[in-house]
Amino acid sequence: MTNDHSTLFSFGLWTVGNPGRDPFGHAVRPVQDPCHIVQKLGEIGARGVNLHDEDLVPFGSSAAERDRIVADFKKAMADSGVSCPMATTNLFSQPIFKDGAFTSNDPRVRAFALRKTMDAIDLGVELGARTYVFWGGREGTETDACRDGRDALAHFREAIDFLCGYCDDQGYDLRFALEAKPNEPRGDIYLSTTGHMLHFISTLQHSDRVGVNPEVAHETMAGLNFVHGVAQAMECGKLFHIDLNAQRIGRYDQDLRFGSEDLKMAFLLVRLLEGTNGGARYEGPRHFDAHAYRTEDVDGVWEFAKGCMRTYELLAERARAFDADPEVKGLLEATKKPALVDVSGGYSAERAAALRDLDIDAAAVGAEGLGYERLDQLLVEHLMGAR
Ligand code: DIG
Ligand code: MN
Ligand code: MN
Repeated sequence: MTNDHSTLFSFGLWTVGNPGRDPFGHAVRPVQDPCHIVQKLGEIGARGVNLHDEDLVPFGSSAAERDRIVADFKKAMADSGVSCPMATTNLFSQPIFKDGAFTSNDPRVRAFALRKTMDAIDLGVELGARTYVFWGGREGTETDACRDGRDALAHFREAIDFLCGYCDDQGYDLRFALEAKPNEPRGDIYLSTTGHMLHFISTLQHSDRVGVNPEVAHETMAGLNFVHGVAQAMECGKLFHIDLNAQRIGRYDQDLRFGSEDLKMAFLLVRLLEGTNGGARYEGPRHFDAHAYRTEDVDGVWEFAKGCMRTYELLAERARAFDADPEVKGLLEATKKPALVDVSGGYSAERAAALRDLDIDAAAVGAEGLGYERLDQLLVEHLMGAR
């Protein structure tokens, strides 16, 4: 790998450890031991491993079993130079969560979910996680006759506020990242896009400690421009984590190898994250929430993982070349003209008068060509290695 180690690539245990089970077929690969996964990640140049509680500690384990498992895993991390940047809770597999966890109508389920999450936060912090993700996989409905969406949001809010309070009480330096998805496994999932999450965060008690974890596949499933959503999260300082993969629109959540589908979107995303166009660089982990094709054996899984990282690095090289290209710079110069009247400081009567005094020939402006065809062709040529 050519990773210069300023970029931290991470994978979830559930990604490279995915045995290939799907709704229509049994597992096709053996279940890999978490400690072995960590060792392999270190070997291929990934410096981060993420996990749900149950990816490491089986549901129902005793405290002694839990401590033994965690001690072995921490040793494997130390031996391999692999950290744990992010942790999360599995609030979607156990039958108790079949109608949601935090948003369930049943107070027993909501209490059980809070308790499970406190324990999983303890585990994540013990492993060194600084970001805690909440993906509400079961927080949704098939029939909306079952609850008022306002009650669901209120219950989700009280859970996040309570858990932020738990972290304060424990002295944990942990930021929360909320991950949106429009549907699957529920017919519809609440807070279905990153945009919904960004508003929801503004309603929380500890909104300063809560950001988003956008996923390529999830926003694409909703038919949205993923790069726009990430730019909005970055612009308001809420891109706390990111789930990279690939997805074809109009399909179930495919979680494909990064860059293996919409390569132009992937290029523009890497350009944004790396800041090659002059904007602030995203400094968090590059997490691949993806898994290998079901056709693959375990060797194929590790080719998949190397492919995710290699494609990211190649796209970063292409983005640097694109934004260093004199012709590209020239075409983009025209897009950076200063405001005729600076209204960034808000309204004033003087600014209103100055706007009214401007002489703007609307017809002439409307007739000007913007050069975007040439600009996009240059993008394509850089992407194809032709420049
Ligand atoms: C699915 O996209 C979700 C779960 O895999 C996990 O909870 C989260 C962490 O990235 N992504
Ligand atoms: Mn997904
Ligand atoms: Mn994800």
